[in-house]
Order: sequence, then structure tokens, then C-alpha cells
Amino acid sequence: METFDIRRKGDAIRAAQAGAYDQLPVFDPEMELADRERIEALQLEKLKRQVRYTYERVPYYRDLMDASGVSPDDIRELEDIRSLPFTDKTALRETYPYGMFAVSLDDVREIHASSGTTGTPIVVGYTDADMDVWSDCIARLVQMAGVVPQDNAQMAFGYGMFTGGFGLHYGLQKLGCTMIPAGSGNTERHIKMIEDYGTTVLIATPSYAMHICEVGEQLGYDWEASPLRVGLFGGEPCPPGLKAEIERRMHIVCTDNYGLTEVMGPGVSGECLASRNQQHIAEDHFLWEVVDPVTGEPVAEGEQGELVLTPLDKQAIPVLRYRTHDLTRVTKEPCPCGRTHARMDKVRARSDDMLIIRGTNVFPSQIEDVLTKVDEVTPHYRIIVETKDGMDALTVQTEIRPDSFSDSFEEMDAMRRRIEEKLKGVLLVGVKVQLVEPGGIERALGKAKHVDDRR
Ligand code: DLL
Repeated sequence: METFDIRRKGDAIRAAQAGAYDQLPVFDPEMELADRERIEALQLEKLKRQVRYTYERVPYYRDLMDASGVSPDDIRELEDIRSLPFTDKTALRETYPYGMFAVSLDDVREIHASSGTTGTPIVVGYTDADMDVWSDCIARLVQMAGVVPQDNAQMAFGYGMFTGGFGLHYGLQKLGCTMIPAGSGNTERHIKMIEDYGTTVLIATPSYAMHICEVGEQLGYDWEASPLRVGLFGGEPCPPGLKAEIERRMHIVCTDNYGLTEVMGPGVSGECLASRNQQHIAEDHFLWEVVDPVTGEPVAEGEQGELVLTPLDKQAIPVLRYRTHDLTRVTKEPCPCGRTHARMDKVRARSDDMLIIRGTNVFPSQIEDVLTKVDEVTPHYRIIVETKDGMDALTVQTEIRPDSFSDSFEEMDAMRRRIEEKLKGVLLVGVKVQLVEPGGIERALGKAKHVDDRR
């Protein structure tokens, strides 16, 4: 059997392609490779404990459970979770800031909050034990990407209330990596630091990583010769086309990792090098359900629906059956990497990001999928929705690649009309396309905002 040195650029992915999984590290083999029976037994034991803990310590849940006639004693099987109430953002907002905490602030080591661009932020806390679970979950997912303790990891997520920065930071340190806490922004400095400090791992949103890639290219930086080897992405949808493009242009291997503030932050699930577009859920810490977003009823196994998560160990702020609004499907099929934890598909859409355009449902991810297949445009785009003459009007701004730019108005107009036709064919609603010059769409330092709904 061929041997691989996964500290060499590309070797981790080559090892995965050759099926040499025994040469790829697993952070917690006892748990990550446990059989399903063991996982489910552990989940049930933890669920019983967690429901009781939550009932006893959080008046919000006690009142809700009392009102619906459910007691912690009613949890005998994993399926009994369905008798518990769902939780959504509203509950956490109404109890701002600490109303859902189950421990005194003296026992909280750190707090974080969701960005809260609209309305009251959601505040969450972590006890020492919560911090341990968090960094463990992160250490697992970074090893899934082939990161090793000898790596130098440069952070391009913002530090601050966002869970992305500190979450990844603690987990990478737990693994033994050297952290380079650059933070978000100052793109040219990021590139200089990669070169000067020998950075091997970059942590960023995929849209910001794409921007770092482009700025490097403009500066004449040779990504192939760069020490950078791994990109750890997350925090926003990462379309497969975008990831593949970053991998090709930066000569790195990237994984897409998922999580949300309300249940912990990053670390809920991570992509392994075998499944590529799916992510292993840390099932010993999170019980997942997939439900119909409208009725809340479970969908058939493997069907798409809304992901609902119950953290099983959270002490500072336990939540039961949290409605993520993220749409995905989950499979328990064995994964070639050997990990037994269920895999969720990449989250491409949320049940609440659907746009209704003149009565037709449009998901931004549908627009993104069409644009990814158009060779002449970059992955940067913007969707503008307005009311014109009392009607919804949808405009898609897309950026032309420098080598596809032409001085001929006719050529450019034909390209524009071709994209409009493609979009209309998929969305079944008229769209106006505006071609924007290279670099014309504003780059995000964190999560990209693609939709501007002005209605
Ligand atoms: O974005 C946590 C995180 C940080 C995950 C860094 C991974 C890396 P929030 O700011 O609370 O937390 O946003 C959570 O972002 O419900 C999804 O809609 C979206 N999201 C997060 N990661 C992904 C992903 C963090 N990999 C919300 N793919 C979630 C698609 C994602 N969407």
C-alpha cells in the first residue's frame, strides 16, 4: 500500500482517493468510530439526563412542559423526544440576555452572541465543560480535513461575539496547532502572513477565502508554491462549485463545516475527505431530527427537511429541539472514511430565505447553481428584489471574469440574455440580469450577503 505524508500539499486528499483511511488521523476514534448501537445507547442516556436537567433549571421549559403535560419521566426512548416542545429564536430573544441560562453567570466562562442584524441578539454561554465539548468537536472536524498538530493555523474569521473565531481557535489549539490569530479583514496582510509565518491552514468563510485567493493572484502570489495546504470553511453556504474553484486556484484542500450559535457554534458537523459534500454530525453531542418545515412532522429517513437539533451535553444554556431553519437530508449509511456518525448534506438553503416573486417560490441557491455553471462569470453575485409598478421585480447582478470581458456591446448583451434565459428556465419567473465589471461586487470579510430585498 502506498504511503502518504499528509503534511504535504494534496497528500491528504490523495490518501482519501486511494482509500488509505488508516493513514488519515481520527481525533477521537473510540467515539467517532463507535457502532450505531453504542451511539444510540449513549444518546438515550444523555437525552434523559439533559431533559431532566433542563426541566429542573430553566423555568421557561418547565412551564412549557407542564402546560403540555410532559415530564422528564416520559423520555424512555429516543423517539420520545417528539413529545417535547420545539424551540426557536423567539424564545431566546424574549428571554434576552440570560433568561434561558441554566447556571449562574459565575459558572460561565465565556459568552457569545449571534450577529443579530435584525432584532435582539441571541446570547449563549459556555461553562468549563461546555468549552471542553466545543473544542473537542472542533478538533474532530479539523482532523477530518487532514489537519495535524504540527500545522500553523491562520484565523480569518472575526474574533468577537461571533462563535466562528474563538470556536475554531480553541479546537485547533486543543489539537496542538500553532494559532495565528489574524482575524478578519486586511486581505493583503493575510497573504503576507501566510508566506512569512508559514501558514498551512486558513480558516475563513468560503466567500472571504475566494477574495483572499483573488487578491493573491492580483499581487502575483504563487498559490501553488505557498505553504498553505488546507482551508477550513463554514458559517455560510459553500456551493460545491465555489469550493472546487478555490481548491483549484489556491492549490489547497477545503472542507465545509456547519454549526450555529444557538446550539454551540461551529463543531456541530464537519466534512470528511471521503464524502466531500456531506458532514458528519457529532452524534454523541447532538440529537438530530429532520422535519417538514411547515408541519413540524418528521420526514421519511433520507428525505430533505428542516434540521432540528438537541444538544445533549450543554450546561450553560440547554436548548431542546432547536428549529435551525436549515434545509438538509441526513443519512446513516456507512462512510468510507470509517466514521460512523450520520452525515448531513451541505446546507444550501434555509426554510426562511425563500423569496416569493410574483407568487413563485425562489431560493437564492437556485440562482447560485445556475450562475456556477456559466463559465464567463465569477462566483460573486447579488440578488435585488424590488417592487416596480406594484409588481415584484427580480434583478441578478453577476460579475464577468476578466478574460470574458469584451468591448463589443453586442457580445456582452448576448451573454446577458443567455444568462437571463438560463435563470428563467430554472426559476420559472422573469429575471433581469446585470453584468458587472470584474471586482464590481462588494466582497464580504465574513458571511456574504447575497440578497437585497427592498420590498
Ligand atoms: O455561523 C457558526 C459557524 C461558524 C459555523 C464558523 C461554522 C464555521 P451563526 O452565526 O449563528 O453561527 O449562523 C448559523 O449560518 O443556521 C446556517 O444557516 C449558516 N451556516 C453556518 N455554517 C454553514 C455551512 C455560525 N457550513 C447559521 N453551510 C446556520 C451552510 C451554514 N450554512
